[in-house]
Amino acid sequence: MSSSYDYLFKVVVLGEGAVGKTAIVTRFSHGFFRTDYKTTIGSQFAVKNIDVISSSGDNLTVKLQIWDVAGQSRFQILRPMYYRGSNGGLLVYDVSRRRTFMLLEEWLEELKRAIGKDIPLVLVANKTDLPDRVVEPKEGKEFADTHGMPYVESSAKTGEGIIDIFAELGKTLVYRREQGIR
Ligand code: G3D
Ligand code: MG
Repeated sequence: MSSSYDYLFKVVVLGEGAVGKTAIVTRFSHGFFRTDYKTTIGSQFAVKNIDVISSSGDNLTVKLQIWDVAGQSRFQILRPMYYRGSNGGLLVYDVSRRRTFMLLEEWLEELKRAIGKDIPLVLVANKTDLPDRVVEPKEGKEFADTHGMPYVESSAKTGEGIIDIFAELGKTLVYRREQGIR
């Protein structure tokens, strides 16, 4: 893979423990799904290049540095450090656990407190392959609309929506940069 790129963005992945953050990042960066993830310790990042068509029609290479931050409360004190310098993020919940949806607002606040401004986020409704879904698409879309974010449904297990999540975010980040927004 070529090491040159047009833009580099730091992306943070937020959400409660076990919503599938690590599974999404692994699926996206390596293209497979494993069921033996160790609970993310502290943080780790993956790097992946994607293609984005710029607003003027150019084909750009965008390098995403994706930080997979541990969701468990015992890591709370460390997280702000990883948020700094982020250009965008994913806000992830598990459609089979309502609690993970109810707590989204707290993740937004934690992020805002750490970096002092709003950055583009994509709302990710993960685990859509599960039969025992409890959070309906309508509820997710409503939350996303209220906060001005795109809404993407995904399954790290089947791969559904995974590329869309990053394509959506990459496009938003490029357009903002082209408009001079940092
Ligand atoms: P986290 O990084 O947000 O804490 P993980 O979450 O990526 O570690 O995932 C937590 C558990 O959910 C894992 O199960 C993982 O395999 C599973 N998982 C993640 N995404 C999906 C998905 O889209 N569908 C289904 N069915 N399961 C998913 P285990 O059992 O390995 O702990
Ligand atoms: Mg994890």
